[in-house]
Amino acid sequence: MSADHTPAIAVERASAAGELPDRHRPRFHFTAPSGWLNDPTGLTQREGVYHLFYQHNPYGAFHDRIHWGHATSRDLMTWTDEPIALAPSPGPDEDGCWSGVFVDDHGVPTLVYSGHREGRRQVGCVATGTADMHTWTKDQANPVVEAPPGVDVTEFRDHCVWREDGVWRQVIGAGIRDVGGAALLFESPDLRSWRYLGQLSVGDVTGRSGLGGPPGSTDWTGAVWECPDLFHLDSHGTGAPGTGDNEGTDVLLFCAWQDDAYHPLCLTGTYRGDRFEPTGLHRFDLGERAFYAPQSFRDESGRRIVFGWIMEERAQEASLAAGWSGAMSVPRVMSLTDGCPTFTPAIEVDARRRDAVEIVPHGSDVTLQPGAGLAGPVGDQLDLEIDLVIPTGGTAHLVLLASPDRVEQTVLEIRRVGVETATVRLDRSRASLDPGAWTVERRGEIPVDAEGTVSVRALLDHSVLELFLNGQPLTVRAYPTNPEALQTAVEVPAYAAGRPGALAVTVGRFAAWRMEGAARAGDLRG
Ligand code: DQQ
Repeated sequence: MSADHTPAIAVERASAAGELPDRHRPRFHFTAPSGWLNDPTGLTQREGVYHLFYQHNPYGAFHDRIHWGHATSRDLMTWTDEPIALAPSPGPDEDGCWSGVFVDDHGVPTLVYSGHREGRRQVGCVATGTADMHTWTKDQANPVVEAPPGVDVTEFRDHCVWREDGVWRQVIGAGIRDVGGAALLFESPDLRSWRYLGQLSVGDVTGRSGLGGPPGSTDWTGAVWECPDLFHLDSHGTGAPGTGDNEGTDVLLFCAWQDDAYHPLCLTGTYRGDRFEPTGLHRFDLGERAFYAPQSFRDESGRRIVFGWIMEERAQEASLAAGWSGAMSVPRVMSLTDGCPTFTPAIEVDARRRDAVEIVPHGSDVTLQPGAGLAGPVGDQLDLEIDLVIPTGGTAHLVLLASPDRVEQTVLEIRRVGVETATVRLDRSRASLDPGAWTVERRGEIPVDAEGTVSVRALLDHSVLELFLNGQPLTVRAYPTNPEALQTAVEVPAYAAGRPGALAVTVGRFAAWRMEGAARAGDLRG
């Protein structure tokens, strides 16, 4: 790489983490030191050290001239900022170094990413790193892969690269005009010369084929697939696509996108030959776009770990004024339950728990009659574990970030609609008096067992709410204006939504912890 491709490592940062007077900024979720953060990229663990690269504009809290920020951690929670890994420079990435992956090319740390130039389709680029992963050199051969001729490709970006039978393979996200999103498959002996093999998988922009719903639905497969990620998952572990035995499934994760409509989805099925044969389509997070552009990796202990970009859901002016935008999710471990993806916060998250409170200890059930409630801890930096038993037809409310007068509150309604199904509805209509804060409702379905057990894990980190409901995540943002909007509760409405009468709900456990902050090493103000 010539010297003029060397990124400006010593970027002037507007301010250090936590120094901005924005109480909506999360503390135990990673945010950029300042400026803009979006997709996680290049996730890997090497010799015990986790590497989190991320899409980053260090100059302001808006998406522009995207760099690759870089942070490292030994525990997935406490991050150390490293020099910026990639910055736009004259050439194929002169307007942005967009998302990609890390691969170990026979000992050489290598990034495969999308180069962006305004007004053009993105192209595939490669950069190699020093052993300490601090200095990255863009390959003279860039771009190394472009949209295949003969396919009417509207968009072309984002990479998943793996080794198979002695060669490299990758899928790149794309859109095919009037058809839908696609994962295009390529092969290479050296990560530099790529041969197009065809369409690994294609969506349906109309939603009429049965693959996903129509435009506007929560499982619409979109016009473009961003951030494809292909891997195997079974009860023994996880690995590269095509590995593992007949048990388990291959997973093709992607983000369905078109202009202002986007959400992450995943296909389960079989990667065989050069095709992905789907057997199921699943929502990846019931909060839709709030958790976007997820990327996964297999860590050294064999876990499939997923991070996603938690985007802002308030007016952009507020982010610009605050000087930061975007948070990384907590690490989520992905598993299979009855053939469906399920998620739980990585055990490392638990290490941040302090000051345990058992509101309802194990084994001492509390029955809440209609109209009754159980107050939880006060705070907006909390971890809650709540086990509910909801009878068929019953409804429970989880109240979060509520002001003492209840003028502001965010309410999750859990309603058991059938023996094995519950619906969840996140009501933000009163989450904030700030007119710029989003109020759009989020809805989904979660499985329940025959007893009607709903296990809730709720991570509250100021404006970030990551909820896990029987293993189904629901991520959302809330920005109450009242600094006293800190109350939590479990309540049973006097009348179940849409039904005459209401039923009692049993709280089998309600435990809570204050969460220690410090997503960044040295920032120990809790
Ligand atoms: N963000 C990146 C793209 C990707 C999109 C640009 C998803 O590579 O398609 O920052 O958020």
